[in-house]
Parts: sequence; C-alpha cells; structure tokens
Amino acid sequence: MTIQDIFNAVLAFDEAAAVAKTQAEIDAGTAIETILNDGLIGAMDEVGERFSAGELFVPEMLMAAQAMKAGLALLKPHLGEDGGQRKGTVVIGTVKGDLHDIGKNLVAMMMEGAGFEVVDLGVDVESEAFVKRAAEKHADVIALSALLTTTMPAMESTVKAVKEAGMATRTIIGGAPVTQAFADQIGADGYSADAPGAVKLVKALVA
Ligand code: B1M
Repeated sequence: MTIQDIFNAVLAFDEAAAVAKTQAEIDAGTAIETILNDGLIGAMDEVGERFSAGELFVPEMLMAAQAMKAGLALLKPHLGEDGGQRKGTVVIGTVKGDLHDIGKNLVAMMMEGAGFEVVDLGVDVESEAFVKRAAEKHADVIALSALLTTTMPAMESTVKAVKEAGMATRTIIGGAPVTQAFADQIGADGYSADAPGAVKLVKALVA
C-alpha cells in the first residue's frame, strides 16, 4: 500500500478504490498533506497534463474529479482544528463562467477547519451574488477561485463590484492561472497559490 495507489485509483477513475486507498493511508498514519499533495492533487495534475496532450477528454477529467472529490471528503475532518469560536466570515465561490470547484472546495474546507464561518456560493457565481451575500453575512473576506484564463476577467469585475458597493469586505483570489501580479493589477487584497496559504492570508486580513 502506497500513496501511488491513490494516484493510480484517481487516474483509473475508480472512486471506490480512491476512497479505500485514501482511508488506508489515513489509518496507516500517513501525513494528511502527503495524501493530499502526492496522492489526490498529484493525480489531478497528471490528468491535466494528459488532457493537454490530447490523451484524455472532458468526460474522463470529470470522472477523475469525482474520484478525487470522494477521497478529499475523507480528509475533511483532518484539515485543521476548529478553535470553537468563529474567527470571521468568508464568502467563497468560483467566478462566473467557471465550473471548477475542487480547489475552491479545498480552500473552503481548510478555512472551516481553521475556525472561519464559510459561506460557499458554489460555481459560476455572478459578481452581484458575491456582493449581495457578503453584505448579508457581514463577511470579512470574499474569496474568489478561477481555473480558466478566460474567467480571470470575472475576478476583476467582482473585485470592482465590491469596491463600487463601498464595502469594507476584503477580496482574495486564487486558482491555477492566477498570480500575485494579477491580484495587484485588479486591486485584490491578496493572492495565494494554495489552500493553506489562503487560510494564512485570511487570518492576516482579519487580524
Ligand atoms: Co478543466 N481545465 N476544463 N475541468 N481541468 C483545467 C483547469 C486545464 C488547466 C486543463 C488543461 O488544459 N491542462 C484547462 C484550463 C486551461 C486554461 O484556461 N489555462 C481546463 C479546461 C480547458 C477546461 C474546459 C474548457 C474543457 C472543455 O470543455 N474543452 C472545461 C471548462 C468548463 C468550465 O469551467 N466552464 C473544463 C472542465 C473540467 C471538468 C468539469 C471536466 C473538471 C472539473 C470538475 C470539478 O471541478 N468539479 C475539470 C478538471 C478536473 C480539470 C483539471 C484536470 C484539474 C483541476 C483540479 O481540480 N485540480 C485541470 C488541470 C489542472 O489543474 N491540473 C483542468 C486539483 C485542485 C486541488 O487544484 O483547483 O488548481 P486547483 O486548486 C489549487 C490551487 O489552484 C489553489 O488551491 C488549490 C490547492 O491547494 N486555489 C486557490 C484554487 N482556488 C483558490 C482560491 C484561493 C486560493 C487558492 O483563494 C480564494
């Protein structure tokens, strides 16, 4: 039994095996970060490369994503400790036009684990929906995810909408094509390359 088994299960689109292998690694005491990064995320990176190379197609990407999500669900209780009292409220979602949610879900899980109240708006979220929900919840932070270069402009319009609404809510962005330079360019309050970094960022912003 190795981490490679999890990687292989996701690449074989075998949800049951992904769950069984992930559970086996948890039971064996393997570090959660190793299971996540080398097993589940590593497999999705390989899926992306095979898709780019024309070796896999969208239905297969979707099946791999299902297997990865099933494994990820088992990691949820281990992704951080809830200190009891809520540290702040984060409204999170994947921006308009974008249906990718695995990274966003991971960020949401880790923020919940770190003690934040997380309001997850899902995928394909309009700027106005972020603004409306953040105002209703008196959110400290709006967290935007995008996986497509074509949906990065939706981050810019959301950040702009938040500013135009005159809200004190801060905005942070992330996702594979996003960079710190892009965050600076669109006036977002922060950027992180990964989920643990996003948690640190939010902690710093609400401190
Ligand atoms: Co899509 N897809 N996809 N896809 N997909 C990518 C993103 C792609 C890079 C694949 C490739 O070509 N190599 C490519 C984008 C190219 C580009 O724009 N540069 C791509 C494409 C082209 C597409 C379609 C257009 C394909 C088509 O239809 N022709 C289509 C678009 C649909 C749409 O959104 N409108 C599409 C569809 C899909 C599926 C639906 C099949 C499926 C998504 C299922 C789902 O999410 N429920 C899918 C998948 C699975 C992928 C890949 C293979 C894996 C993404 C993933 O879940 N990674 C992906 C290739 C890749 O990224 N390697 C690809 C694992 C996840 C944990 O990582 O989401 O990056 P990630 O999250 C990371 C960080 O980015 C960060 O934290 C996480 C790690 O800790 N992060 C944040 C994410 N959000 C954050 C927010 C933060 C902070 C950090 O603060 C707020």
